[in-house]
Amino acid sequence: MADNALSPDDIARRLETKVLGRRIFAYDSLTSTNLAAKDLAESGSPEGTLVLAEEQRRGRGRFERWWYSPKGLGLWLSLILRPQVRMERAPALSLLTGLSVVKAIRADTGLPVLIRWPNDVVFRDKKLCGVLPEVEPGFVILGVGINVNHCSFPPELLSIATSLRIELARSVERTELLCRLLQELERNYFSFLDGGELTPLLAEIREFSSLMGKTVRVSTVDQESLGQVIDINEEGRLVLRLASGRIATHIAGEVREVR
Ligand code: BT5
Repeated sequence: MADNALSPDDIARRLETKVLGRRIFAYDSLTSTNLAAKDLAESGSPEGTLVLAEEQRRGRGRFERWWYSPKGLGLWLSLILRPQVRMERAPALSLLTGLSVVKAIRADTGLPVLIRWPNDVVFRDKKLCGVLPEVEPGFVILGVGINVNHCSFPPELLSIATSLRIELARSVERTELLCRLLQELERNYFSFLDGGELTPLLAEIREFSSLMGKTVRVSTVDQESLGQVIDINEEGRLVLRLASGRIATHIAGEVREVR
């Protein structure tokens, strides 16, 4: 069952951030919070503006994929960011956001969730959350989708997706989780901006990464590598040792564990 609808007033009262979520646009139904946030950013909305929807009719994943976003059951949100760092550092945003989601979920529920490079949060290899940063000239839209109170999923997602409710056998209050997430994210985002690097966050990113030491296949549009994950580096790259002994790094791509 859904908890109460997300209320901007309630969120504003409980939120302790300085920038993220200080301006909130909450909708019952949107095509995609990322698209709505992009329109707002283009008309000048400031850094930290938060867009929420109870439901997305066409939530977006990477590469124009679809994100299942049923009404009242998840946190479907986008933030407008205006980072003063070079564009190629933007993939690091996925990782620091994944870390923030992991810490918020662990603090709120105790569930030992993990980051799955580059943009997922998982529990026992099933996806609980996906992150979609979209870089535009002058701003970044940071989209986050968290499966909170779903009791089930469509057949095509059953084997790969899960929700907090399914794993905890109880529902979770979304506003509390959202406020914790924004607080974690604000701390991690500004610590990243200070030095323009992930360095201060790397120890935790590595600690909470589901792929360390695993053998994986990483595919990108133009290459594929098979190797053992030996690190995630300061730029957020996944570092693999290939069978040949050669070291390969990836800034983006699809990862499949090879068992
Ligand atoms: C992602 O893409 O994981 C990024 C998802 C970002 C969603 C948020 S919601 C708020 C904001 N507004 C938006 O429009 N989007 C963002 P990707 O790594 O490409 O994963 C997409 C794949 O995950 C799909 O092809 C499905 O296989 C699977 N999937 C779809 N919906 C899911 C769900 N609710 N939970 C788990 N897996 C899902």
